[in-house]
Amino acid sequence: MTETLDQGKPMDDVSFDQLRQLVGLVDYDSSSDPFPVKSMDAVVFVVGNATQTALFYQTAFGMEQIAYSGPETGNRGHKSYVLKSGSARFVINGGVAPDSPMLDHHRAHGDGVVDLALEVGDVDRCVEHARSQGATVLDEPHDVSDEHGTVRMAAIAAYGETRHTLIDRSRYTGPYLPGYVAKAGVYRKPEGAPKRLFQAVDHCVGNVELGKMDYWVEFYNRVMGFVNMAEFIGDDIATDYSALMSKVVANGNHRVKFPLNEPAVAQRKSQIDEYLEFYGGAGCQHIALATNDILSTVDAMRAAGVEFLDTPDSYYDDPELRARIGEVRVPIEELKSRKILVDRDEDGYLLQIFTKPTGDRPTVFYEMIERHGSLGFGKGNFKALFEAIEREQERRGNL
Ligand code: TYF
Ligand code: FE
Repeated sequence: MTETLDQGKPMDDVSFDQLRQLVGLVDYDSSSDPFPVKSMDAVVFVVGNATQTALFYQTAFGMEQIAYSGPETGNRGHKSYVLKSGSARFVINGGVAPDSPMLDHHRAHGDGVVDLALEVGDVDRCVEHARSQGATVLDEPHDVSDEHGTVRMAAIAAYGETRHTLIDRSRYTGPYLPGYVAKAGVYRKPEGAPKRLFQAVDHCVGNVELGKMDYWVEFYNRVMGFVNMAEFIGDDIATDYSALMSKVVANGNHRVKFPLNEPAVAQRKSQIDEYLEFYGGAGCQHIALATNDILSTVDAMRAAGVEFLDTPDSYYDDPELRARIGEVRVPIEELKSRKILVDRDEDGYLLQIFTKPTGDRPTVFYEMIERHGSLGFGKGNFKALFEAIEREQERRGNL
């Protein structure tokens, strides 16, 4: 089967061709893939206050609320808000019942990502393959139905307390899953606001314990048939300035990309150590969101109160950087005034910027990324980026 026949259910109005540019898809033949993945189904969070967090993603990230589950719909344990932006879906959960396990999760980890849910064509086949490779099956394949049809789902364990729910929604037409009702948010965007601030999830990064990166890379290779991408941070770069090691795995067409970081043994406390300490173990570190207009995205997010990492003016004034990046679609001054980073490789260039942690703990943050051919992750920016992260780490007293 060729790639285009395997793209998953088209969501909203982001076409496969747009996704190709947005997240850097490559052609591949899925016929021998033991675990064919169509796309990210959802990034699922547990937070301390789902009601307010869902509002934050509407006001600050321009997302649209589409569905809800909670006490009013017969779910007495927790509240769950479903938000979307183009092909990206976030699910925000918070405990209601005093004995909700979500409250225990929040006590242990703070706001965090509990599930990187994946849309697949054949849940049973994927689970069988995963099991044969030693994966922990948390939820056996089962059907869930309502008046909108049937979904088939299962879940396997990933790093820390993170899971991958596998879901086949090809026989389902409801707003999200059985148990949810369609429900728009009460919030209304200001007149003239952009339709949305991003169109897709580009990648989701995991932080794992020292010495565990290769274990998890191999897990994704073996259990989920993911391939290794070229970009990595090895020993050499790690000890010089990054204080972390990193490798990237992706599904066949690169629609789903999971970089994995581990702390490097450096003189100073790694940013990954800070994460592991405050999250209470391995977990999702950042979600990169693909936009086709990072300038207006960043302007809208800043206006709504989102804080981004600072980039010194010297970054933009460096003649070496200027020579290396050449011409991009806007004058460098436009990037400089917004602190947007730029990197170029053999395939093209990308523009990217990183938020500060968005919750109370120094754990989860976001990246906004605009790709123009580059399939990388901004390798040329690692030094400037990690210096900016360490400045923040120092201000928190954790360096
Ligand atoms: O996802 C990436 O690889 C880039 C770079 O702690 C990066 O966004 C890597 C590690 C990190 C922050 C950013
Ligand atoms: Fe990233």
